[in-house]
Amino acid sequence: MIDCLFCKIVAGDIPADLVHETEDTIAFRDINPQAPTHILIIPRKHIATINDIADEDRALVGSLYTTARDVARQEGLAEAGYRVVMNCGEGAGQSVFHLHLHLLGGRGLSWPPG
Ligand code: DGP
Repeated sequence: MIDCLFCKIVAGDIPADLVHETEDTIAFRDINPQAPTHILIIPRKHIATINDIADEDRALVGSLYTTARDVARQEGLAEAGYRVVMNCGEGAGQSVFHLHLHLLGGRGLSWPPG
């Protein structure tokens, strides 16, 4: 997608602090971290929101979670715990319309989120 910020990060046209890459996904540090560790995990393929996930994307969406698992281990968060969350739509606070998981950790996290 030409006008998608995260597609530009996937293409290497905009720099990002990459922490992990697979065939299908990349993970990089959020520019506006909400926790000591705040990493975004995205598919290389452009999918705008959860509403746009096709049945054929099932394995790809699963790979976002296996990447989250691996990044959490890599960042030393697996034992203490961490949160993985995906906002869908403006009402939920989504501001970049390319599917992404937020991985947050390194501090206590309250529930419910705001
Ligand atoms: P959301 O609000 O759920 O759509 O999350 C989008 C996140 O993307 C937000 O936490 C800030 C982050 N972000 C926005 N622009 C950039 C950027 O250019 N680089 C990086 N690394 N993160 C960005």
